[in-house]
Amino acid sequence: MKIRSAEFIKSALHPEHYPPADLPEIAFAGRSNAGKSSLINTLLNRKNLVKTSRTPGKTRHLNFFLINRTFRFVDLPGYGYARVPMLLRRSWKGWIETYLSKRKALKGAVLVMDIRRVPAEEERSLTAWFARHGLPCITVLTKADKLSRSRQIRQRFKAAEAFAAEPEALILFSAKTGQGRNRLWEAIEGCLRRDSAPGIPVKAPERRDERATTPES
Ligand SMILES: Nc1nc2c(ncn2[C@@H]2O[C@H](COP(=O)(O)OP(=O)(O)O)[C@@H](O)[C@H]2O)c(=O)[nH]1
Ligand SMILES: [Mg+2]
Repeated sequence: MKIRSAEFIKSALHPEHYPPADLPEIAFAGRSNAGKSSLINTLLNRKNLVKTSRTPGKTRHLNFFLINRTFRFVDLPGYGYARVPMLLRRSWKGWIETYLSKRKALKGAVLVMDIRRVPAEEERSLTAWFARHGLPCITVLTKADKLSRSRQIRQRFKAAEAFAAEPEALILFSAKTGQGRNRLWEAIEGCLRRDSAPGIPVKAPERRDERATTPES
C-alpha cells in the first residue's frame, strides 16, 4: 500500500459524532499499552500521527483517520487497563461494542496483542464474536523485536492454540523494525476488498445488518 495521505479526522464516542459511513473502515482493537498506536504509525509511515504513550489507558475515544482519501482507520480505546475505574471501563466497553456491532462501514478488525502475553479471555471472546458475525479479524502479535526469532515462533504457537487458529494466521509484527508490515497491509487490503477473510478464518458469513448483538465481555 502506498500511503499518499493520512490525516486525523476526529475523535468520537457517540455514533452521532462518527464521520459519515461513506468509506470502508478498519478498526484496531487491543489492550492499553499493547502497541496499537505504534503499529498504526508504522503502517502509515508516521512517527506520531497516533499519539503513543508510556502511560497506558489514555485514549478514551474512537479516533478516526482518513487514509489516501479512500478508507479509514479507527483506533478503538484500549481495554483491560486495571487503573481505569470500573464505571468508566464499562462505558468505554459499551462504546466499543456500539461501534463494532452497528457500523456498516466496518470491513475488518485488527486485534493487536503484545507477543509476550498469552491471549486472555478478552481477546478470545473478541475474536469469537468477530467470527460469529462474519467480520474478518486479523490478529497481530506486536513487539516481536523483544523476543528472539525462536521465541517469537513459540509464542505464536501458544497464542494460536488459545485462539484455536493456525499459527501462520497470526502476524508477527514490530513497530521498531518494521517486521510484518507488508504482511499486515496485504491482510488489510484483503479486508478492504472483502474478497478474502485473512487472519483467523471466519465461519459462515452473515449479513452485515444482522449484526445486532454485541461482543461478550
Ligand atoms: N520494542 C518495541 N516497543 C514497542 C513496540 N510497539 C510499541 N512499543 C512501546 O510500547 C509502549 C506502548 O505503545 P503504544 O503504541 O502507545 O500502545 P497502545 O496503548 O496500545 O496504543 C510505548 O512505550 C511504545 O514505544 C514495538 O513493536 N517494539
Ligand atoms: Mg494508543
